Amino acid sequence: MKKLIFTFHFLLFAFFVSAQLIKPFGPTPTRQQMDWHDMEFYLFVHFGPNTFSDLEWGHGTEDPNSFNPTQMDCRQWAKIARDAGAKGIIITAKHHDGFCLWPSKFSTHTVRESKWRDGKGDVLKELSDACEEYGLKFGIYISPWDRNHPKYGTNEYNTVYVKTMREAVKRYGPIFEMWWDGANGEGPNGKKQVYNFKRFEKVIRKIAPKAIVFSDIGPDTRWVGNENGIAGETNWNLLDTAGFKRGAGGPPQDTLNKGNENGKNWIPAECDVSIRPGWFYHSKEDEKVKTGQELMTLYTKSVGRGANFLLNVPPDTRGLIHEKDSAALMAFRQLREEFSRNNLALRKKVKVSDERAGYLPQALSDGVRFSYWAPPDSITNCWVELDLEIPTTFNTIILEEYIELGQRIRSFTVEAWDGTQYREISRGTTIGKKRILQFQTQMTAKIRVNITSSKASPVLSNIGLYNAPVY
Ligand code: FUL
Repeated sequence: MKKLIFTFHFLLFAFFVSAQLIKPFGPTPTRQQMDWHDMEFYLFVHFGPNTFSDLEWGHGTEDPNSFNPTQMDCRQWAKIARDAGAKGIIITAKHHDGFCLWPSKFSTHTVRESKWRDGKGDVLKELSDACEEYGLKFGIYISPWDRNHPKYGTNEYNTVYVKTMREAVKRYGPIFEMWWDGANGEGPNGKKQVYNFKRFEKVIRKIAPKAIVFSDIGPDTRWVGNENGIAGETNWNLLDTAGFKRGAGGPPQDTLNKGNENGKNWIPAECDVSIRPGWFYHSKEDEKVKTGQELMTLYTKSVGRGANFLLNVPPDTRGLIHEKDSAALMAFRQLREEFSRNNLALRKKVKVSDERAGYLPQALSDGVRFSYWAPPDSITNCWVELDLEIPTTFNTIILEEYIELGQRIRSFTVEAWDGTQYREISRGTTIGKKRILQFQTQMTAKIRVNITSSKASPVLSNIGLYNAPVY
């Protein structure tokens, strides 16, 4: 037994000595960003006076009594979110109309001023509790643009904003994400605000050091450049922000969609989109709820392109998620499960063009995100072959880069063995956290992935093959 233990330790030692450690390349994600990348899919909730006035942008003059959900139940939202497989909920704690969904000390336009629950209701409290109960992370959207606050348009408003943010985070946190909208319109006195984002950033880092901060240009996650939920087919997690502002002074939308190949900062894209045409609930849109299949397509164009998917599901005037929306979410969940049920590449034999001591090719088919393979440092062009043993039918490949060490791969091709030679069946550009590629159904016993261009030696953690339902 002793001998066996000694041999084991010796082998372990030999492994570490011979392993050529892989150094990170370029900007890399922080621990918080990695946790956020792993969330992949979470819900957005737009709720407030607009829900009742049928508007998208309230004027800030709405009677607080108009906010009056009849069957308010955040546990229903959280249960649906959890059942849909979402990992968190971000709520519009304050939208552009300035109405606070919690009784803020720094506003006179809040739930406290409404008749709802005799002014004792508190949506943020109810939702943060429900999120905890259902194992979801909780996030908030606090619009800097405020069409109600009397101080908006003056320097003092920046202090009001900071205090509002601090109050909400302290009372209802921890939060996983703070969502800063770029909109900057006029306030009640006709003036626009010059936002002090530098200050906002300092404060949020202090009061919520673990939270991811979203805005057009980060610092932690960026807008994807559209509100359709679609990331670029080429999608770098990197972005240059120098000289750009949030809102109108942001980088071109195409840059936000694709990122910058050689960008200086790790600022991955978040794809926000609504399950309905509008962000807020409008009964006239009940027949326009996206179907499970449409959501599945968006998933492949967001998460499947290395971004995160933030899906807005606006509660109705009852304060409930509408039956149509929850049905679509459950259909989406089911399609996602069917899609990824059977990884045909799991534990299959892997051959690679270039071996690197300490990094076994088998890591590519073990289904574990934290084990990875890479060729030696000098190699940026290489291949990986999966031996499926018997002719196997599939139409989807999922590739994962080990982005903790930086995003490296620029392009790749996928080939299927036709009995005599390899034939290209698909190709792509960046991979990042996850790349889902779908193609015509293939039947083959061997496939090969060629990394055709990479900024540094590629580091891959998984290759999965699936025969996803076609609809
Ligand atoms: C936009 C806002 O103006 C919309 O009302 C919505 O909140 C969307 C998510 O962001 O910039």
